[in-house]
Amino acid sequence: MPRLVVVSNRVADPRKTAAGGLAVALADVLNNTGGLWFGWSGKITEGAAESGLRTHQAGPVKLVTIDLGRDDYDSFYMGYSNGVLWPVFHYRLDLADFDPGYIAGYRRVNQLFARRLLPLLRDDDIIWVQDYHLIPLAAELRALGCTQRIGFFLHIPLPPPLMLAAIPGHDWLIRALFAYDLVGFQSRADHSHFCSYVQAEAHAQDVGEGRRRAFNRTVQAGAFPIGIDVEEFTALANAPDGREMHRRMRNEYSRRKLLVGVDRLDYSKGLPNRMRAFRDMLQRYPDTHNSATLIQIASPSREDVSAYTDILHELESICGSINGNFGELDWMPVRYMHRTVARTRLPGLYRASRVALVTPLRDGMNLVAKEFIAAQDPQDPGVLVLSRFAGAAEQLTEALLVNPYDIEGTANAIHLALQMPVEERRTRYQALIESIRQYDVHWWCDTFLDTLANAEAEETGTPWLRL
Ligand code: ADQ
Repeated sequence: MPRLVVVSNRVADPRKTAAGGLAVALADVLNNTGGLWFGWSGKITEGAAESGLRTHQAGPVKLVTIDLGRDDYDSFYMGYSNGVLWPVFHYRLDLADFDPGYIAGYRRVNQLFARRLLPLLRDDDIIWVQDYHLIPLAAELRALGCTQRIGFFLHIPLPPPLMLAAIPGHDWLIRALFAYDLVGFQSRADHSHFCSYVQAEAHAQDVGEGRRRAFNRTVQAGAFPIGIDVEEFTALANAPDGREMHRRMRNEYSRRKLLVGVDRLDYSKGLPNRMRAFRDMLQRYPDTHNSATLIQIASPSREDVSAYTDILHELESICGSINGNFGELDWMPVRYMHRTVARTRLPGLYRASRVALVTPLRDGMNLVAKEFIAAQDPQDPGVLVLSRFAGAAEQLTEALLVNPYDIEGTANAIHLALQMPVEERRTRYQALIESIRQYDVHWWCDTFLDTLANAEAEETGTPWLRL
């Protein structure tokens, strides 16, 4: 079995529970192949000197990291990755900062990754690059002579061609994808945006079986929706922390129905709209007063970007006004917490909740939606209110699908979810849990890696033209 080399912006120790389902799934494969995981250490060095590699053995998996210089962090990470690609790929052109200096830093760090990774590679390695920070990595590796199989998975959405075309250098970015053997997207919608872009902008030829030819190279592309590790999550629900959390929440809220939202505090997650919909429901459905409480947990994220501090203030202000206008001495409609909850306690919180609000304005997939379902009691399951703009909506059609821009419609759906009879909750839950089990994170990993291993190899001798 060839060794798997995973490359991502950040590296997680797969043996720690805090690492999450993706790390656990990758660890499974990496453990079997005695693999290598390469990425940024999260440390910033002030000097310009290139730092050494840090190597850490985590069981059979070797974790190798490098530090970034301050300039690289500013232009690669904060600038191009999170100031251009993140907002535009989430359809937020208005929030993008197209500073022309950023792209050089993005390119420099991808070159640095390629240069430091290349000497660690073996001839029969399979390389799997993760996410938007590293789009040009395969092209940089190929320019240094790397001929191994390389796959890429985009965890965030790909916008429609005209929106993508707003990025200066968009053609460079998409051309870089052709240095991979396989490119995976979260949803059919993202995949179709890729196909229409390469056809319109690069006159790519459809050569069958999901393969497109352009720039003298052929790339296979498809949708590989990511899932969760259902077994791992169920085990967490039954572990002491999960049980204790469930018991405490049920005791605390025994007289009320709980609604829950768990997100990174990010403008793509639609938190202010969610709060407006909840407020609208309280306004129009007085039966919910005193009987429903929304717990919203928003973990701090990229706090040095101004769009994130804006959303923090907006959210605090809406939550304050809801509690001020509707709260009673013994009832606060919203409990908002700006923090991360330990992963071991999340299943207990989900299980104690009647309704989950997962209402992003745009999201690649959204794993919280799947975790909520996995944590439910099959006899008395909660209801998932899910944005149609989350990648997960393509699969989870038995959720109550909403348009988060439609405040009134979302409020009605939340009310419906709170009132839903147990028979209907069970029927919907059965369909959802089956889909989540079938397309779990192991399915995602195995299907992507099998497809990559079987992707038709590029004709040898075709040199990669430098970007
Ligand atoms: P995110 O936007 O970070 O990542 P999301 O799917 O929303 O991903 O959640 C990822 C994990 O973080 C989940 O396991 C969740 O439980 C945890 N989490 C989120 N908020 C938390 C909080 N406040 N406290 C504790 N844990 C929290 C990107 C894409 C997504 C895609 C994932 C995976 O944006 O669309 O689903 O990658 O591909």
